[in-house]
Amino acid sequence: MSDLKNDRFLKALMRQPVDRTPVWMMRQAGRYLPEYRAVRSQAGDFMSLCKNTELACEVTLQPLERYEMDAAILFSDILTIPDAMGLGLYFETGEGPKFRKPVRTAADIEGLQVINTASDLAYVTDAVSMIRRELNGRVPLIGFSGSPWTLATYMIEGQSSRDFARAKTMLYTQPELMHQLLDKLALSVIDYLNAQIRAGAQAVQIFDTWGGALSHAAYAEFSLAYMQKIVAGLIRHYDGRDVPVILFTKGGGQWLEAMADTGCQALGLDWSTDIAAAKRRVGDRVALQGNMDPAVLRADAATIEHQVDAILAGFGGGPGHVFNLGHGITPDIDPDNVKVFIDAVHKFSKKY
Ligand code: 1CP
Repeated sequence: MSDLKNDRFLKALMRQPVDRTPVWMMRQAGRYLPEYRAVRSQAGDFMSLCKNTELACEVTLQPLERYEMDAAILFSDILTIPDAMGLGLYFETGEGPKFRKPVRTAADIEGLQVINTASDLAYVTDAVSMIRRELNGRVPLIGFSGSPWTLATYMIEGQSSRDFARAKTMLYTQPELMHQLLDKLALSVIDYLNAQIRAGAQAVQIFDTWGGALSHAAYAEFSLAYMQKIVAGLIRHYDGRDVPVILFTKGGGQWLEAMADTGCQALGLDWSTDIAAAKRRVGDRVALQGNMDPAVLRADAATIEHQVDAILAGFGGGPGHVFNLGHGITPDIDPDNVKVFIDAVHKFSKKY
């Protein structure tokens, strides 16, 4: 078992007491950092960066060099799984992800193979092992995956979408076909996250970025059910420690009780949910992670500090809070404002 010098993050996820609230940021390694942009242009394009073990490790560590964060997150992407399934992922400059071969028909879905991480995605587990070595116990490493529903939206649409027209058409007109796709994705995610855990990931987060676009009933049937299946299939104890699972459904504020019922350890909250209300609803069962609006980082230092303090006060005393943004940091943010944010969490959280 490796010595962890800072285990505040893992303790808070397990709802154990800590000296101050741990903090990390979704998308903490990314385009707002000039040193990230430099390494990315060295790599050529985004997927080459993900597939280059040394460079992926380097950008994972970049935010930790600048800020006192309590966790690192693997630098990779959720779309590595559909890429490994043969859909041909590419990124056009200035645009989001695209697939050369989206899945649209029953034959497309029948032809998909559940991934085998060891043979198809070794570059991801290689990066996890190298990052763990380089971190040398400084902070824990988070592994991650997309939720089956979120991955399915990209695979069916072939790119980002506003309304998920094709994915929802399949969901309502060929629900059994959608279930077949989600089943293959859930099995793939289980294999992928367990491989990350064996390679050294000390906690895992499932990003259900588009679960909030579903109706109440469709969320339970087409997103939550598969995340529950994943939670049930994950390694929960490894290398002498519990491996906490964080579920993050963006726009999922109304489903917190059901999400907590999956057996995960923590729920990621976006900024539309009041963290005090969330704590009253589920705070004795799961830890809560979040939830400052990333847009606050465009404001002045006093405003950032005020917003941080309001969220800390909302959560109040007691264990089980990991500070984060309510979604990923955007590329336009001034890195100095991130320092104000991280320092404010440190400064104010001691009083709770
Ligand atoms: O350099 C670049 O231009 C690429 C931008 C970028 C980055 C920095 C992409 C493309 N992915 C990433 C890294 C990434 N993606 C991480 C790294 C770890 C971190 O520092 O947090 C993580 C966890 C992700 C996860 C991810 N990718 C999600 C889920 C999280 C979320 O933000 O909701 C999603 C939806 C994606 C797809 C994706 N990949 C990249 C982009 C721009 C997108 C979003 C496209 C869209 O908005 O539909």
